[in-house]
Amino acid sequence: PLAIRREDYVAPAWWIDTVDLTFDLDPAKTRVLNRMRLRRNPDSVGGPLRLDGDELNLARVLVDGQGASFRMEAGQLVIDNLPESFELEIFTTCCPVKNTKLMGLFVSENTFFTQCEAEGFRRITYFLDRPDVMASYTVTLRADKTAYPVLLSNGNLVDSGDLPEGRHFAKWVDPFRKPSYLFALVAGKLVAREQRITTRAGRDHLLQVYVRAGDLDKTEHAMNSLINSVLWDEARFGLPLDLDRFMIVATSDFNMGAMENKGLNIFNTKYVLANQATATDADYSNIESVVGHEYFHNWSGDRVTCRDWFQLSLKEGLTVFRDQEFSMDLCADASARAVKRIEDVRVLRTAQFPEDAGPMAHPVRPDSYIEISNFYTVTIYEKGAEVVRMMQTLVGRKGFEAGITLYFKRHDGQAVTCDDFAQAIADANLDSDLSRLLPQFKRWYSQAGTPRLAAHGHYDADARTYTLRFEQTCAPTPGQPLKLPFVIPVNLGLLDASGRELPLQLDGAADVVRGTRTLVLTESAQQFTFVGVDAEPVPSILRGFSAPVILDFDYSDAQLLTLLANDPDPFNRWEAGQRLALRSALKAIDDSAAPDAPVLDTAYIDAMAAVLRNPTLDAAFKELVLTLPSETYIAEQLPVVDPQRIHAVREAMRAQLATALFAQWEAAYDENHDTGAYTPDPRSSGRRALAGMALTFLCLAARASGDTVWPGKTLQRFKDAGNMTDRFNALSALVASGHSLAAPALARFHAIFKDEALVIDKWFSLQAGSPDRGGDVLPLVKQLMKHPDFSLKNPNRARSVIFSYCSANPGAFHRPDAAGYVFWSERVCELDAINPQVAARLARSLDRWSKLAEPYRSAAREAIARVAAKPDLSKDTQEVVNRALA
Ligand code: HT7
Ligand code: ZN
Repeated sequence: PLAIRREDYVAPAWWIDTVDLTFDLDPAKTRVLNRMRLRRNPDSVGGPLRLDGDELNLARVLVDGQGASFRMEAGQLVIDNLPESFELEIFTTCCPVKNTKLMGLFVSENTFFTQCEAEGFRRITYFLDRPDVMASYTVTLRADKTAYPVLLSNGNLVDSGDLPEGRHFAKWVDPFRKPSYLFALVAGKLVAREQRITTRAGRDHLLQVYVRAGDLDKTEHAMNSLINSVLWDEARFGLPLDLDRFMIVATSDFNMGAMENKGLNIFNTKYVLANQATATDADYSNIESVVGHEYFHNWSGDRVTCRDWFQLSLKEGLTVFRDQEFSMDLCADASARAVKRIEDVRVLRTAQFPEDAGPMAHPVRPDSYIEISNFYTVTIYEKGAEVVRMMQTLVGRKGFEAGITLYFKRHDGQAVTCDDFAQAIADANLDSDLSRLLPQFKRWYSQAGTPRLAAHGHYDADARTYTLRFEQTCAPTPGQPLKLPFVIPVNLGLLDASGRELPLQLDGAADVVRGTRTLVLTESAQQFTFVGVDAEPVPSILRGFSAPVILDFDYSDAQLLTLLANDPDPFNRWEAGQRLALRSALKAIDDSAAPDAPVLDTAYIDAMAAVLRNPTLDAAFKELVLTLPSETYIAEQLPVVDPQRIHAVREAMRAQLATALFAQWEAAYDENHDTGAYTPDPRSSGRRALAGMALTFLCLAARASGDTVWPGKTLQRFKDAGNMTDRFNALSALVASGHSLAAPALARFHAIFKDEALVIDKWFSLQAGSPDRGGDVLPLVKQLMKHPDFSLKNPNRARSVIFSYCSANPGAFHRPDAAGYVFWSERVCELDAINPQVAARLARSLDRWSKLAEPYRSAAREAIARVAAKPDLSKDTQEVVNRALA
């Protein structure tokens, strides 16, 4: 398949002004009548009309009411010799019930849904399926009234009524022009939670959350999250809801999390449904951010959209930034905000950093792609959000808000580029570093790879100065051998030996800053000298993770312990603990001569005990500090990766923490396990998280000592729990320790929740992700795939078993006998025939194969080559495996 290149962008030869769609919905054969008004784009290079289409049956093409001659070329419908403006009528049919790709129009549990981003609309009708073609839509839905009583599309309902033969219709008009990827329809038996709100601007709106009848009791949190989102966007950025009616609809068959169709957001049930019996604190928190994310797209995506798909981060990076800020602003205190920041950075470093160092590395604004669905990545989303965050750091919060206001004023109703966004933020802040450095700053959009920032400190006692020297480098990535220096904002503080913050005065500058100062790096090597420093300080560098870089600083253990105990910046406090743990892990991995020696030293254990005992720290923060760096994160720090060695060392560290801190775990459990009436707020979720962690370590310690008390208590907790978080944490503790009580608890869990699909996903996922003991997980995974509840066609279920094993359980997946890789290659091929997007995501599990030690490396390569050799492989999966092998 051919690559699409950013530099080849040309404006469309035709504009579509209006689209009038009539659907006769039938699962086996849906008829689509598409009437459009088109006109030639005078600013284009010209040419015939080329409409995209995919898996459509074409019945009729009329130009101004007359049969027209057309040809088919590479799946496109091509019409020559057209007048300057005309009406085009196209009649097609498609088969939603056979649509297992879940792109275009599909059926899930007897309900019709659509998914059009990025290129799904062409599976509904022939169209200029590109985001810079924006049109006004009128949609009429016709269907059997008993089977499909609810008929929804974008915008406002303007007409509805009965039709002969038990059918009915609904007509919707969207008051806003939009690209085809934001089109949506839903038809089925659904019920809605409804809420009317009046916003600050004094406008009334109807908010609706549509679900299946039995799920209405799980919609309160999604509705509250939606209300909070509406209020927040108006308060923080002055962006009001622009529709009378805003709908969310949940489906259990969905390739991604959710979709921001104008006024009719479609969601994976996972990000809508929650009550305390079925959803964990993490589910509640994810629902809040995904509901927020999709709602915020109403401006950053829908009102102002992307000119082409290379600009995807224009809407995704900005909207992730906005949803992160939303969740942060909802936090009651600074500690909860820091916890949220640490969680976001953990995602970036464990998922995006490896992507940026692997075969799929691409800039935030990619230069080419074969299949755009493969570029809905952590780089576009999470790194894109970090780029926006750096802009905010450089212009300040108020300056950033002014920039956002200018961006929407300048570009409302347009399809624009990442350059347009950066320019608007800079233009609203003309005296800022961002404005001064804009062309260089934009390298964050054009250069892939994670910059490495090496820092060295030098203290001059005579001159009472402290000099920090920085050197930045960025390794080559596919197609980009050389990188130019980035603009890197480094938030910095200096602490004295007892952990107190020092005043910061740069040499030659008059101002003295107490607390954090932002240094702006622009050169490959650069240094900053601070004056009036009485003793060698401990630098707290990159506070709050102010740039997406890898920071190397040769901290002594004592310095890290000082930061861990005292840094006023909670991010760097946590980071110091991670650095200490990582250091021990890397040493032990390297030291194969003493495989059974204790990994963690007394100083670290004592520091962790102090964290657990510290009454001024929140439980959520303690839980993060006590969580060891993941196996994936550890692997990224090594040139050659032996996954089994990493797994063994990390398990040894966990066992050590379990026994050495036994008394502290008991105390942590006692102090935190009773959180009273359930609310999913950060404070009580943090306490449940720490109590859950304590149970896991207590069961792990019991495994070593043979104690039966804690496993027994854990089982009792599992049985008595008043909410899913406590119940699932107890079950996980039993499963993670490999205790014999795990099996009956799992059976009981399944029996209780057999009718709750999202809970059964957890049941599958917990087992497929459980720690491997002698290679027992792969046979279990194979057995789970034979379970009557398993289905490869349902993406959530496939992810809960196959992804939990292949992508989230490295210790079980990377087997010396290569059986994990064989399993992976079979599943990728099987899934590819059903749903290429899901298959291509699974194909990414072996992205980092070339770093593996033997025998894993050769076996992994062989497995990838086997997938690549499969005839009829989708272009989605081909792109991933071919890049892996390149
Ligand atoms: N903008 C949405 C992207 C999306 C998507 C893309 C490809 C295939 C299926 C999809 N479903 C949703 C999601 C978002 O970022 O809000
Ligand atoms: Zn998004």
